[in-house]
Order: sequence, then structure tokens, then C-alpha cells
Amino acid sequence: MNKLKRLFSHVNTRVGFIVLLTILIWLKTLLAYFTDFNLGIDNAFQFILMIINPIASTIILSSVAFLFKPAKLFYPIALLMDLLNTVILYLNVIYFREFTDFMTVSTITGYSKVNQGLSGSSLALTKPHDVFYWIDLIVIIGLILFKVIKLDKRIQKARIGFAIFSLGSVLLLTNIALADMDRPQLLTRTFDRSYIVKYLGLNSFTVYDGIKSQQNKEMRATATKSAIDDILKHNESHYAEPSKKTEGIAKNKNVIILHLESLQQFVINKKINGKEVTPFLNSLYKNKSTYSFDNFFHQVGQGKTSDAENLLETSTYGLPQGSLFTQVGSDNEFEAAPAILGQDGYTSAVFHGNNASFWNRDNTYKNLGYQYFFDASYYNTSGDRATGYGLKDKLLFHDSVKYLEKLQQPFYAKFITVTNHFPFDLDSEDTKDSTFKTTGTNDSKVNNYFVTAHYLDKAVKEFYQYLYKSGLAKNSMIVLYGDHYGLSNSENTNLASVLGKDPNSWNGFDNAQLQRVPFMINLPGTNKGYEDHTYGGEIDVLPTILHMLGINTKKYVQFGTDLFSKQHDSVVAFRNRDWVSPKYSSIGGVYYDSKTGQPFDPDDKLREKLHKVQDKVNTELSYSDSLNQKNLLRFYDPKGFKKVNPKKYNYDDGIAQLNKIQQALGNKSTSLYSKNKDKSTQKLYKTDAPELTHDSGQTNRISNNNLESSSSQK
Ligand code: GP9
Ligand code: MN
Repeated sequence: MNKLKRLFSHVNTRVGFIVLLTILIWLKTLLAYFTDFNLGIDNAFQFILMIINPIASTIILSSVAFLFKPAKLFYPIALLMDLLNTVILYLNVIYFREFTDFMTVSTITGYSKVNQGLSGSSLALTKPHDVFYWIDLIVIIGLILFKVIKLDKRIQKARIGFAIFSLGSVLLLTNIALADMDRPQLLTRTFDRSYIVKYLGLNSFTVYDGIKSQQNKEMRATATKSAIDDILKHNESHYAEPSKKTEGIAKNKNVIILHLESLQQFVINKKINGKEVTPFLNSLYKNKSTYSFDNFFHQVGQGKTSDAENLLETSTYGLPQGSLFTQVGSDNEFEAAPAILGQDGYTSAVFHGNNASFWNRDNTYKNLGYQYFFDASYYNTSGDRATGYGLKDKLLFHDSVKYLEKLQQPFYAKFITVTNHFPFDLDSEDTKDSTFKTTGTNDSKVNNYFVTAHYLDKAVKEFYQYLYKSGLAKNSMIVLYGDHYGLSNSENTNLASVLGKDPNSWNGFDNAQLQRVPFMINLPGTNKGYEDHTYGGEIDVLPTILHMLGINTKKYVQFGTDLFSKQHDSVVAFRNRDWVSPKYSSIGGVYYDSKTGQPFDPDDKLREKLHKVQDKVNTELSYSDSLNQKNLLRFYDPKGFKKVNPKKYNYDDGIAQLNKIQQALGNKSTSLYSKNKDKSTQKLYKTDAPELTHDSGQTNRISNNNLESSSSQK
């Protein structure tokens, strides 16, 4: 008892008081971590970081109070800091309950047009345990008023405050260093807000986000209308006319984009132990109904998947650092595929079995003009149904049918797969019936890569079978592409022998060659398909497919050119300013002959020519950066293009919205479901996914009553 008293007497010192407040904030944050937030902890290390991450920033915040010497200032300031901490925490708790995401500066200030912040329903989002977020503050103020906690009136030495501040800073730096061990480039790449919270805590996230949005704001504030003029000029001179052979051949068809995670071109037609890695994709590749490209490169930067998406949706490059989606996706205006097609009556939707906040998709998609986003909350991702980045591919395709069939046609639908993602994990039950035996290199990543690529191939095959059975295939153009490399340059030497290459002579050019990814445009019904050797990249996809859909692209700002056009620009720029072209390539400051792969020293004349190519690449990348960093499309109104209003979209009740539209249209409804005489086509879907045999049929979206009513119509 005496001991307890003695311990409590410490609270009567200023340092003791700050320690008490810090402990309380820490406990409250843990309460939020465990009950309200969903941070997706994958391993013990992350768990430990999560437990300790509130401490550093809380200490730093409370050290502010030590700047004030008189007790009647010190205590109110200490409590004010505590209140600030609590408010940040609690607002995020409420916000998370509504949006499954963390609050950003632009959501608080209303700067972003996407989210309107918390609605009037905030009160409905409170829960009984919320009392614990506030009670400590009330009790402490009470204890001070009733003099149970006595104010320490001694004048403090300045160095105490400084020591506390230093302690907090050291802890924070240690925290950042530890986080970087588990998740390199956490702060430069900004994968997901929840990652920063998981690793560094809410306060650090809020400060980080504040700095980022201030930078963005400044960049934008200085931009003027005329800044887009040069870009428009470049756009006009760079434009490539559609080819007469392909223009309009897919007019009014549905567009189905299959985003094949980390799939690289070297798997196509590759055999391992006598068996093809991707037998189905190979058959598609060779099929007369497919335009297949074998010199197609990804062009992503640090934003990986999200950069690939941006390249395809907008035909602009990702940013030099970080992900375009996370940095400017919430605020920018875009002229993106879903919006362009939306003007022609297309319905647009994304299907992806990961959290909506990953890569800031939940906000960015609205600015791209996506009407529907079926994220992890629309699927059952429990237990063995998911791996690291979400729902397994076979299940993603299978479980999406109930949503896909409700889309009014024509639609523009994108499926983002995840299973073939580093570190290429798959449960043994998913491979036990497979006769495919992978490589036996010393690198488990290389070996596993082929296993998950093989799995992805089968998933696509099952989906295709459904597309044919349901009749969707004949009304659709299916675009398949690999988003970026799966095996990085550090694994490439281990891969070399599998590709029949010598790891000892492996060089920068070889790495660049491996940045080829599959790109196929499959148009069931045509027999004009062929293997096309044109050099191109992700930047070129949008103009290419828009032309095939019979849509004129001249008025849009696009940095890519139609792959089928005679005027196509076959210099492929990488995000780091390296480039490849049919004749020459420039990789890491070295020129290579693209045919022989040999490095060479150009003579003066050729050097000048190559410099010009480099200048062109630099100009294009910098125009694209300025367009996106300064949000210049806000100054440009292409004739006939209706600007996107992100506020129109709400991804919470997609299926209810679709059902409503279907009902309102009655027999004019063009959804597959309506065409199938108001019956689901789910039964047509055949998959060997073992997870389905022990399925509970639950989706993560618990509160969606409409979903239940729609699935009962089956
Ligand atoms: C996450 C998935 C993976 O949702 O798309 O992104 P990546 O790590 O490949 O950029
Ligand atoms: Mn990816």
C-alpha cells in the first residue's frame, strides 16, 4: 500500500505527470488498435512495432509543456497536448468505422473533393467502449481540481524538457529504422495509410500526411493556366492516328481488363520440367483471336501496381517518387478510361480482393470516374481464402460473378489479381492436385514464382470458361497484362540459369529485357490476331484500346501512342529515364545494341542522335510529372468531355445501386443477369478451388442487407 502511495506521489512531479499521461494515451491507442482499427498484422515483429509505436510521438508532444515554466501554464499545456492526442485518436476511430481508412489532412480540411469527411451519422458510429477514450482526461482534471494530484510548482530546468524531447526523438528514429527493416521504403512509397499507422503510429502518420499535403498544395498553388500549353502542343505533335485495320473493331463491346500481378513475359511459352508454366495464357497468346505483343514493357516506378493502373487508365506516367495514386489521387482531375468510356454509356467497375485503402484506391478511383469498386469488403477473405495481398485469384474471379452479372452492358471492368505477388505464397492445398513441378534453384522466390504464376494461369482459364459459357466472351474485348516484374534484379541472376543464360555475364541490359510483361488484346470472334513485335509499354494501352473501341483520342492528353498506328512511338521510357527501342537501348548510362545486347560506344554522330532520344524521354516524363504534380488538367476542358464529379460515387453499397438500376430499367436492362431471364449465372462457374468446399459463404461486408437479398435471388 505504501509502495503504491509512493508510486502515486511521483505523479505530483511534472515528469511523473507526463509519464502518467503518456501511459494513458498509449493504453487508449492500443484499445483503438485492438478493437477499432484493422491494421493487418502479419508477423510478430509488426505486432511489437504496433505495440510500441504510440510512445515516441506522445513523449515528443508532451515535451512541449516543458517550454512553459510556471505551473499554471505547464499543466494546462500538458493537458492540451493530451487532448490533442486524444482528439486525433478518436476522430480516426470514428472515421475508420465509417470509411475503413484513416483521416487525412485533405479530408479534415475538405480540400479533397472525394471524401466529404464525417457525415451527420457520426453519432451513430459511437460505441459504448468509447467512454474509455475520454474518461481518463475527465478523471485527471477532477483529481487536479480536488488536489489529489498536486501541481509541482518548482521551477524546472530547461534541460529536463530537452532530455524528454530527445528521448522521444531517439525512440521515433529507432521506430522508423525498425519499420524500414520490415517494410523498406515505407515513407517514400506510401503503400497504404494503414501501413504507416501500423508501423509508426497515428501521430506520425498525421504529421507525415500534413507535410505531404502541404507540399502538394504549394506545387499546385504556383501553377497557372498557361502551364498546360506546352503539354498540349507536345500532345498534338505526338499524336498517332488510329490504324485502319484495328480502328473500331471492338466498338460497343464490353472491356474486361485482367491485371495479372507480377507476370513477366518470360513465363509465356516457358516449359519447366517438360510442362508449360502458363498453358492457358500460351494458348491465348497463339490464338488467332488475340493480338499478342512480345516487346511490351512495364514502366512503373515505386508505385508498382498503382503506377501500372495509372499508366493504363490515363496514359500518363507515375511520379518520380512514391505512388501517383497515394500522392495526388485524392485531389487530381484525370481524363481516365472509366470517365472517357462513361460518356459513351459504359458502366465501370473494379474487382480486387484487398483493402480499398491500399494504394489509396478508394479515393483515386472516384477521380478516375469508376462507378463501382468491389474491394475486400465485398468478399469473404477469411482463413485460407486469402494470401498476403488478399483474396486468392481463383476465388476473386469466382466470387465476382454475382457482381459482374449485374453490371449494365457495355461495361469496362477491371480484375486485379494478387496471388502471384512476392513472396509468392500459396497453401499446399492449392497445389496438391497440380502435376506442375517447379524449378529447383537455390532461390525459393524463383521456385515459388512459377508455382503462383501457374496458379494464376489456371484462375484465368476458369474465368475464361465462364466468359464463354455465360455468353459474355462474344460481346467482350479482353485485355490481359502483367503489371510489373515479380522477380527483382537481385533475383535475376538466380533466374538466369532457368532462362538458359549465364549468371556470370548477367548485366543491366539483361535486367532491362526482363521488364517485358505480357500484353494481349483478345477479341473473341476475330481471326485477325497475330504476334506483334512492336516496341511499346503500358503508356500506350489507353490510346490503343480506345481506338479499337472506335473512340477518338485526339483531344485527350495522353503520352502513349496507339501500338497499331504507323506513327506509333517505339521508344519505351522507363520511370528512371532509361529507355529501350527496337534498335538501341540506354540502360544505367550505357548504350546497348537492342538486337545483340552488346554495350557500345557510339561515334559522335550517333551519340548526338541518342542524346536526342534521351531528351525526348526526359521531356515526356517531365511534362507528365508537371501535369500530375500541378494538377494541370483542371485547366483543360476537352470539348465534349464531362468532368468527373467524384462525389457522385459511393462504393459502400455497389450491389444495391446495381439492383436499383436493373429494376428501374426493367426489360431494357442489359445486365447479364437480366439477359439470363433474371437468373444468376453463378452456377455456370466451374473452379477447382479447394477453399470452396469448406466455405461459409460469408462476405466481409456485414452491414450490407442488399447483398443478402441479391444472393437469395440465385
Ligand atoms: C495490392 C496489390 C499489390 O492491392 O495490388 O500491389 P503491388 O505491391 O504489386 O504494388
Ligand atoms: Mn503489382
